[in-house]
Amino acid sequence: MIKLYQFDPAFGLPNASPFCMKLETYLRMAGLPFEIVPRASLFKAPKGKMPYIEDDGKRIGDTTFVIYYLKATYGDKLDGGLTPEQRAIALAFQRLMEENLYWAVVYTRWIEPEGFALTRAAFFGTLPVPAKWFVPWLARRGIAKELHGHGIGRHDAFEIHDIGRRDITALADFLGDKPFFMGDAPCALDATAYAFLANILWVPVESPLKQHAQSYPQLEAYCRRMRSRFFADR
Ligand SMILES: N[C@@H](CCC(=O)N[C@@H](CS)C(=O)NCC(=O)O)C(=O)O
Repeated sequence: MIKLYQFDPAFGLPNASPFCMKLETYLRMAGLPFEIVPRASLFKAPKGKMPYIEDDGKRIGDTTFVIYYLKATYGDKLDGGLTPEQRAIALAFQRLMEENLYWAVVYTRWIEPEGFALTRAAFFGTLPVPAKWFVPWLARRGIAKELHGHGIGRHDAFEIHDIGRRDITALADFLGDKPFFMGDAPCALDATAYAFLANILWVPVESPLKQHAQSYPQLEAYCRRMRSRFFADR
């Protein structure tokens, strides 16, 4: 059975990491049997990031490569029917969320004081003293460096919110009144979209990104549709 290593749930979501939630969603959508390994260690992750899987003696990191592996090994029921044009669009939206919107979300959770207070409590609240006094601040410093390296961290708050809001607008406009991102049937892009949108709409961080996403009722309806179809047990 596939073993899924990821962070423990937080913020009332299956996972407060959009990448962990993406992979768990994908596994559920693809109907692949898996078990979640509780209290997984980041230090054992093959790429130093969560999530990763173990299957048939192999450890694979990075959701994109994990999904390539799963498709190659167990078949591709979700994306098999997409046209080349739809595949291109799906890839572009995946990258929009994972390589751009993600960093705007990270900024609101880790750098903005209200977001960081919630992140600190949710992710580090159970750490023993004295670790809980300094580990969150060390992690925050590392994330500030990553944001700077990515480039988004060089902008001011208004600009970062604006970048994130425009991504959310593109998602909402493209989804429109379709039930799923590529039409009537869910595809792998929906695993990413649900994970990212739920991690904006359904978290306690009251960011301008959340407010903006809330202004598009189709995004809330979409997340509810995905939850009832694939997470009815949670
Ligand atoms: N490209 C990776 C991104 C994974 C990622 O950024 N994971 C974050 C959590 S959302 C992480 O593990 N961060 C810990 C760290 O960077 O130390 C994927 O698709 O899996």
